[in-house]
Amino acid sequence: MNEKKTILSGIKPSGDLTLGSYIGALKNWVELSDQYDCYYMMADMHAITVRQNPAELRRRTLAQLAQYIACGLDPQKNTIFIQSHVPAHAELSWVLACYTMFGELSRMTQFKDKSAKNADNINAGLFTYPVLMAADILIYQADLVPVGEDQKQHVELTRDIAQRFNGVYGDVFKMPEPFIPKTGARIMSLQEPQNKMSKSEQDSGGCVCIMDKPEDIMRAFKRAVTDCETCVRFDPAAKPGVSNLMQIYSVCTGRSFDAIESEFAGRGYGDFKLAVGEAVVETMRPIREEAERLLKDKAYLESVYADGAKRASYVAGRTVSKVYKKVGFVPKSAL
Ligand code: ATP
Ligand code: LTN
Repeated sequence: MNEKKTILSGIKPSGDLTLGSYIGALKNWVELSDQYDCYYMMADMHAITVRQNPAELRRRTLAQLAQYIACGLDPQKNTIFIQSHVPAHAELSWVLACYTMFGELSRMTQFKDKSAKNADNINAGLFTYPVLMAADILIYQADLVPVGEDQKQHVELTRDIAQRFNGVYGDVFKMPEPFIPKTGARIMSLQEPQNKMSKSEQDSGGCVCIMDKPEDIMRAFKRAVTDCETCVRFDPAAKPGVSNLMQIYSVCTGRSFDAIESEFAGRGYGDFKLAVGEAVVETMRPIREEAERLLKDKAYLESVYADGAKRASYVAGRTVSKVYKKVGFVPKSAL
């Protein structure tokens, strides 16, 4: 009997992974992977809610897998897979869509943001995106879902859907909880610190990627927007740029905000930005080097995602069978 609690999370390969994905998601995934039974996926089905170039999507999905492993996720201990390799997600998603209200989906802030940004392609997948996410989570009976702050609303909707379904059919789904890191739940753009650092908006200069070269990372930090004071102090409302840099520095060095304020007391922003850039370069360096090495070993990556899909499909298939039975579908013939 497996005593460990279950975790599921995913990132969509809609752009190269950023410092935001690392701090808001990957770093926590690694910390949780010893104590929990973890399922981590590349959410390629979610990625196509926004138009993708097929060759790029393929490249980024594999690159993302290499970066998961390079960040410290051990494929022996964690089930790492590609979402589209486990068709049960799409099957459960359809059933759950019939237990999700139009009004609920209309209130999702990510849907509102993405439809404003992609006004020429407000497709039904963008609207039902949270239902597929609910299926991702509920299909593994996950207890915990580690995500950044921006995804909390989707996990809450997942709970509402599960509760509604359980209310009709009995205890089919476990109630998942969001797990949001205390520091770095929302890393902001270096250029527009009022907006989230987002991997699908990489041209603005506000974004740093895990695979970026050290000189590019340093350039991005030297140009980071601050404010017209010269005081390193944590105050996200009045000083969003500086506070964001402090969060990043704190995660990369393990120092508290108080320690950072004393370290830079009486020194200018120039020094501070250099120090943050260097801390990020040193944190990313081993990850980038290991990911580059893994990307040359296509056979190994293939063996990881093949094994992951097999393990994930087994668990996912059991939940779908149970759900199909509950809603009244005729069981498949064994003939
Ligand atoms: P896109 O720009 O395509 O919407 P994204 O950069 O927002 O993508 P996701 O795939 O949506 O990235 O997010 C992957 C995980 O990383 C999620 O758990 C999300 O909450 C977290 N995350 C992404 N960006 C940040 C950020 N800037 N700060 C903290 N966490 C983040
Ligand atoms: N929607 C998430 C990515 C995602 C996810 C999931 C996260 C897809 N399925 C299941 C946690 C659990 C995002 O946009 N970051």
